[in-house]
Amino acid sequence: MDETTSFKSEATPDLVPLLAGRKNLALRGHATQSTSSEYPQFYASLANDGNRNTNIYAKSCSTTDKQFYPWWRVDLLDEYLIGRVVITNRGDCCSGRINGAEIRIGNSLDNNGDNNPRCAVISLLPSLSFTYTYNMTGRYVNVVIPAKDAILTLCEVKVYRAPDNQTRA
Ligand SMILES: [Ca+2]
Repeated sequence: MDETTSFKSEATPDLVPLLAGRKNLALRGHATQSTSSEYPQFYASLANDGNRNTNIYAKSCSTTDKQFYPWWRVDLLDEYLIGRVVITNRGDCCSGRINGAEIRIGNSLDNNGDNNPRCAVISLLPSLSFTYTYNMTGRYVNVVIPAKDAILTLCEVKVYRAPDNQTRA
């Protein structure tokens, strides 16, 4: 479709479990984010629309306002043992804004889900799209930047079950 030609591979192959779930759970989930009043056209569900285009003007990236602790959340509608989260960052500009963002997974909506267990801190950007691998249980997957005057832009967030929870072919 409209994948960017500059898109890099999602992860080092040896980091991806061979039997990991193949279905992107986030596609069916409901996304929301802390704010989008300044940029209403970059609403939350653009980060789980299945399109990894990294150019924000392709209208497939979510963006919050510049604020204290901006967050984005997807409700998977059920609890899953989650094995991988693949984050695709903005590529046309400002990719460093995501540095320091945290991925949090759990079942609580306390503090909008930002209090759920932290499974990763996005501190380096090895590529525009990168994979975090772990086994964590939860219905909600949050990405939050714990800082003031921060802007959270996400071009795609994919969520996959852990291998042990996968129906095998
Ligand atoms: Ca997208």
